[in-house]
Amino acid sequence: MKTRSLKDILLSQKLEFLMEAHNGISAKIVEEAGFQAIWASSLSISSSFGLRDCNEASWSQVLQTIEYITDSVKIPILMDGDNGYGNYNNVRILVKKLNKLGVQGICIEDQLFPKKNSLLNNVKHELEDINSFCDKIKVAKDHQKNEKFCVVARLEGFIAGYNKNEVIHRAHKYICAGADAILVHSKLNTPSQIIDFMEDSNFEVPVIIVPTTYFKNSNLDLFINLGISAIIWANHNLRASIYAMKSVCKSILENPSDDNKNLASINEVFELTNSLELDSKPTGANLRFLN
Ligand code: SPV
Ligand code: MG
Repeated sequence: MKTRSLKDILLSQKLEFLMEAHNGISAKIVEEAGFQAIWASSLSISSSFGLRDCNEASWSQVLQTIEYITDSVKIPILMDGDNGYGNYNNVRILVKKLNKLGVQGICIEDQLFPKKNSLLNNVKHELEDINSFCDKIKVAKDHQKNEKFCVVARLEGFIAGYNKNEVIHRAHKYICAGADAILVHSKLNTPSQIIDFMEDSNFEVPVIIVPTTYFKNSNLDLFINLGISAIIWANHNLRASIYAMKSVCKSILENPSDDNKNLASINEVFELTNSLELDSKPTGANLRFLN
């Protein structure tokens, strides 16, 4: 399968999609469905550990999951790197590791450590000082090994209750610090903050959005006209699987003999994990014959 780099995807003239994955099998499903890039979501990964998306999973636990994802797919991965798990020194280590794993991009957000999931209501979201956040962007760019590695700077200003002037001001600062793209987040149930943000400014880099809460009150044409480059479907596989698991648990307890459970076949599981390869012998293409 021919894949495009994350950078090419973000820079394309089309509105692009990144789809959430939280482990190897969900990543494989995303790739097989035809998505061109993966969002390795902090909400989905930490939830699958049974943890809150509030920096409770350690960065190395998250990275181990990312490693399974990279082993499972060829399409590029944008890692949701939260706030970089500390200061710019932590970001430096993380970016070096991501480069070793072949991950093509990291998204870091300007929430203070420990962050709280952006969609959580009734909690205080606090922003990091602009210069400290810019240091994280700079260190990530300084230490990338692949020239196409993307550093996405995520703006949490609307989430933390700031007005668009502050969010736009920060966006320009982060772009100047070297961000390859920006992600502007909003948790309203309409796209009004995104419209305000895009209408008043002309950004030199691609803009990404996560329309979890406002997609139902907007549409793709609106985003195209606003000049949005990519949409992240941030949690849909996790939510789909929770729904399916709840339903099968309930159904087995209530009516074990009902066959109609919407399950994948066992063979589908084997196919997704490449188990059918087990008995295929090595080719010996590099055999060496000694005299
Ligand atoms: C995630 O998927 O982990 C995100 C998006 O960061 S959100 O949950 O909306 O914060
Ligand atoms: Mg996240």
